[in-house]
Amino acid sequence: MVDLKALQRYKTILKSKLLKQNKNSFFFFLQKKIKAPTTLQMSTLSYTARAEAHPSPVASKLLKLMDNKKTNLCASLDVKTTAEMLQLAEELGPHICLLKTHVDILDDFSFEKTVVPLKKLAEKHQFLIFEDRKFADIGNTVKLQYSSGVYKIVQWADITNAHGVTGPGIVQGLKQAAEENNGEPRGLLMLAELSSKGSLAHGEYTKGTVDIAKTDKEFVIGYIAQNDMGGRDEGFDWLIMTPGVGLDDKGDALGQQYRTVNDVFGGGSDIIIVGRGLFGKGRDPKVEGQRYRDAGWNAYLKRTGQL
Ligand code: S5P
Repeated sequence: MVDLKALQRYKTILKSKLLKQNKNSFFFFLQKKIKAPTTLQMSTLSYTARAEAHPSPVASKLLKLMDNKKTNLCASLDVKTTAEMLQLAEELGPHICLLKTHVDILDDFSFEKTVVPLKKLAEKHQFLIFEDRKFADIGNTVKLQYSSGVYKIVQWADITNAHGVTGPGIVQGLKQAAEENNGEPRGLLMLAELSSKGSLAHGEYTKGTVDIAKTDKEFVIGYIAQNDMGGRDEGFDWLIMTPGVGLDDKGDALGQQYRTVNDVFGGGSDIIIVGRGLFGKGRDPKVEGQRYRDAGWNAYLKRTGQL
């Protein structure tokens, strides 16, 4: 006669022993590692490989020129005059893949004297232009803000960005303006996380912004963020652009917080956005341009196993 109760007891003991063994096994450890940290999800492909497969013509163009020029540096030029901006663009041009503007800071903006020469420099040095407009209104309003007014951003900026606070209509509104522009392709970055102290863009807000980004695979090319935003398992290859990068300072008196280049690349950044680190406090933009470019490129090479 078989003692069924004893058999059941034996089965339970065996199961728990196997589970324990499994938990200590290398396989179990690896399984946990693969599921948990985002660091294992971030892209380890070369920029060229990503360019070839990317659904967005703007992202593809940017990724290609990054590998050609060997730079992932975006210069952020918060200056008050067109002359200063153009001078910095000329000096930093050879080192950058992207130039970020805030044209509403300029005292003397004009299409002819600001945009036209900036576009010429972009052609000469092969970089794209990103107007950091941070749109944050309903679809119909942002559509008008993007295409009209003094700046007519859609006519000249390859890339712009938007907050997710108003919902997915913001993507649709901006996309319509881009399509109606009939010009070169345009790309949008969603602001998923911010570098400033006390920012509210984290947790559920960030997740909600990622959901909004998912509504358009071609127009939304990535994020302003401090970390990788995943999405690769769903077929997205978002570009992560990270501001708040500084090799010498920890922050400023108004809440800005700086992380090092290696830190942000370790978190999944693809492009570093650097402003005052390049030209503030009497720094030489040519020297600092080369320095940040080298730091960013080495971090990329390491992550992609090319170093
Ligand atoms: O989270 C952010 C997002 C942006 S776009 N933190 C930022 O600092 N920025 C922008 O990056 C900011 O508007 C500024 O133009 C630039 C950082 O400049 P820096 O001089 O502090 O490097």
